[in-house]
Amino acid sequence: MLNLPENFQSYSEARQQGFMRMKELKEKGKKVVGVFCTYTPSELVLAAGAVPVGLCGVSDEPIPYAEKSLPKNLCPLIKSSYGSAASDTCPYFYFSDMILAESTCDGKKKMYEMMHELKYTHVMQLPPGRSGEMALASWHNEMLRLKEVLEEQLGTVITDEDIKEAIRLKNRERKAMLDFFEIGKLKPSPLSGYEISTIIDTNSFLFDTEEKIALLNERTAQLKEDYARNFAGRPSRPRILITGCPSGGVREKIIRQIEESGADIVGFENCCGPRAQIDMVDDSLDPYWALAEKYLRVNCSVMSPNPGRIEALEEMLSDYQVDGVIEIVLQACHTFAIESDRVKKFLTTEKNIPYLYLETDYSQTDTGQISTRISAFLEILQGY
Ligand code: BJ8
Repeated sequence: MLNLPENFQSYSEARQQGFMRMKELKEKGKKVVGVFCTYTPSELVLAAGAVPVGLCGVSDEPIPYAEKSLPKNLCPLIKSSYGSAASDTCPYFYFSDMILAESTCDGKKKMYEMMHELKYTHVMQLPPGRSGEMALASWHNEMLRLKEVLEEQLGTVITDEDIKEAIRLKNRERKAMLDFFEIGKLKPSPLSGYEISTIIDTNSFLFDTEEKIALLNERTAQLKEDYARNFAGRPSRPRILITGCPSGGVREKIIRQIEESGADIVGFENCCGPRAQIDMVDDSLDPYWALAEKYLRVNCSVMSPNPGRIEALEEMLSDYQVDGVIEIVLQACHTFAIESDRVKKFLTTEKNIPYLYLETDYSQTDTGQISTRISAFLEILQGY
């Protein structure tokens, strides 16, 4: 049984409630910007007086609709995102005044061209790597361009002080998220990976950042108490770190399955974990440079090269006392699939940590096969 709080809301419940809140905000005249990615500088959206909302992309239901225009052999996250928007089944897309996206992987950036035909989609041109001054300079330029686009599209004016205020607010939210993730470092962990993944994804359906911070702090305090009362000193189950692609779309099929098979997911080295929160934005610098520096440091496999991901993995292995790593790669995600070779060598050769690679999509067709592979992996861990 997963250790979940009494008032735990599933992803679909939180999505439904968020929809009602969003409807109210729109009725009050609030502007909404739909977003997709960890590279999104949401501080600029907040500074524009708008609400950033994470758009739907974790369900397999809209995929057949998307496949009418997109290739079948494409990442399910991309098909789900486009299918939800095009079939009008993502209420957040419907309510968005504009979409803000980034040129990350090839599939996403080409899909955004099609999305733009449905609704105004601004794509920030992300540099393909971080090295050299040009990368930072061009990303800084994209921040300035975004300011102009937001002002024009939303009919507003963004001042440096607005951005600094948003930076301070987001830094407080990051700190609350990091404190929540830190609970996974306790041994045994009182916090399930299923809860971590759900809370991080459903957070984007809370549009008041102060409310988000308060809820996260409250849950972190409860978990600390729960640990002291019920967990401290008890034996630990095998401790798993998840890495790879975003895992929200395989939460039931893989995340739940791992924990129901007898292991604890203690952390995520993917966009459901501390990757985006780990460093704060420096509010003493020029805000556009500060945002450019921060968001260029996101360790996604679309960056070439991407050594920061191995460094983050190394740090998490020891901080979270990890026994095994499971890499989840979504079908046709070439950047994570190729990078997995490096990840595997680093873990198994340099660190002597058992590693399992799972390539999957959002369908249920491989559920049995995945469950068999997870069970076999956990058996190996138990004998390690
Ligand atoms: S920062 S991980 S959220 S791009 S869509 S790259 S899975 S083929 S989602 Fe991502 Fe931003 Fe990176 Fe995070 Fe692969 Fe699919 Fe592309 Fe994907």
